[in-house]
Amino acid sequence: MKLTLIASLAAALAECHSIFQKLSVNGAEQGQLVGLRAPSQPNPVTNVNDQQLACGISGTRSNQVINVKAGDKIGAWWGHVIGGQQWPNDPDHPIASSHKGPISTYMARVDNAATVSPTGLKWFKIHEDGLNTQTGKWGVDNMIAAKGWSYATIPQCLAPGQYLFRQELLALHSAYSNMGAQFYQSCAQLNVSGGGSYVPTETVSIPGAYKQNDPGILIQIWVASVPDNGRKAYPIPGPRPMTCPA
Ligand SMILES: [Cu+2]
Repeated sequence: MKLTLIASLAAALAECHSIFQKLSVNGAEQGQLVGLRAPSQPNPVTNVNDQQLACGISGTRSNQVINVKAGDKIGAWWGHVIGGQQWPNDPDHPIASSHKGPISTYMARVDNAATVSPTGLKWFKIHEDGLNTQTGKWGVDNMIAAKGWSYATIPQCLAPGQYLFRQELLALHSAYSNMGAQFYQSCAQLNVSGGGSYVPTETVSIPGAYKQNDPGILIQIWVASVPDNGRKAYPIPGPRPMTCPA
């Protein structure tokens, strides 16, 4: 009975989804799809070995690179479909509230952010927002509360240069079955000035950083019909965020 309920719930939610489609720099919005590589439709990647795990399912690619400074607060804006709501009072905008899970932000140093292939880059994490075991709130809940915005700060010590900035939303509502976890991501094209001289040496490949059965990817977060992992600590996939050298 319970399994049937969960299965039909999952089926009903299958077409929700979301797209990271706009950037802000210290609160200044950059315009729809400006400086971004983003999917054109809101479907997720579910295979952790898919090359499209890097910057999302191929869609649009801006020819602009956005100038930012180390220490700037970068906002990623999520919407149900390109443009935001699919229809007035769309309950699945910015994403269906069922889509609980962490939000992780990565960067990779590149020569030319506008033209580089997203394949084979060396990524480091700069921010993550998982499960608050006190409140039961996930990174996705915080993004919805902020009307689609999720933030990360460019590390103050980071060497100047061009980078791809990747934000990943991992929806876990169906993650109890193999390949049921849903990865949503886009990449922003940044030119970072200021900062220090730090070049992170601990990096991961994307795909490559995750395994399909990682404890944060193959996981039953519904405990007693509540999607809060039973308020137990949730292991966010991938490395921990970088820290600037002391
Ligand atoms: Cu969905």
